[in-house]
Amino acid sequence: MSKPLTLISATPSAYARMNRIAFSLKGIPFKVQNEIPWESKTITPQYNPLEKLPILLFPDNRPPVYESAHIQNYIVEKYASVGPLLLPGDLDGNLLAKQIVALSVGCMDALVLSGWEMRRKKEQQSQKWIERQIRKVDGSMRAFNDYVEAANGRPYVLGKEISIADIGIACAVGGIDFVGLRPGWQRQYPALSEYCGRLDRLKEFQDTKPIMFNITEQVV
Ligand SMILES: N[C@@H](CCC(=O)N[C@@H](CS)C(=O)NCC(=O)O)C(=O)O
Repeated sequence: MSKPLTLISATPSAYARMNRIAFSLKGIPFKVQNEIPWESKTITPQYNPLEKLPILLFPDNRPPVYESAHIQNYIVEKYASVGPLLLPGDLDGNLLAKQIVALSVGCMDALVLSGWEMRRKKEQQSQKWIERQIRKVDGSMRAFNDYVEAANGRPYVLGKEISIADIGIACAVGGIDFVGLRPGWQRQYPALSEYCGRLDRLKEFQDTKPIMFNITEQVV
């Protein structure tokens, strides 16, 4: 049997979670190598000049693939004939699915940036910067809820089958929930809450719930 792919991941990473769920739904075997990308001994910079994970490594030493949205594209295109499509299947539908992935990743970025700023000493923090990032998170949540409401009773935002759009939304909202940024969001967005709750009960989502790691080095 050929050696499996390796995904450099981190236990709390909403970005890597998207890729782990896509691989699992497609039934593609892969190994997870957990890293703490913020620590000096991480191998992450060896494979991505941006020093970020997730990163997909190949057993034959082909150049790695990085950036979570790009890895999602790699998975759906490379394994188009394996398991569920994870895309609507028509050009416009596919582009919309990728747009929703981009929105999900942007929401995760804003969440991470606000989180790091809040970790600084109070006197070093920029409240305006925090507010700016949180505004993006709130805007994304409103947009996610709009997509769910527009689905009008369909089980997934872009149709009857799960797609990378659903994976993106559930991972972004899961990340917000994980850090506790918006307690009570479920009451504000009941449609989004019901939808995420339903996705979170699927095995692939249960198996990848975020787990915090312990950063021992000073980051900012
Ligand atoms: N745009 C990137 C963002 C990934 C990202 O920020 N990953 C975090 C871990 S969850 C990371 O590796 N951060 C290290 C750093 O920013 O130096 C993606 O979508 O893959």
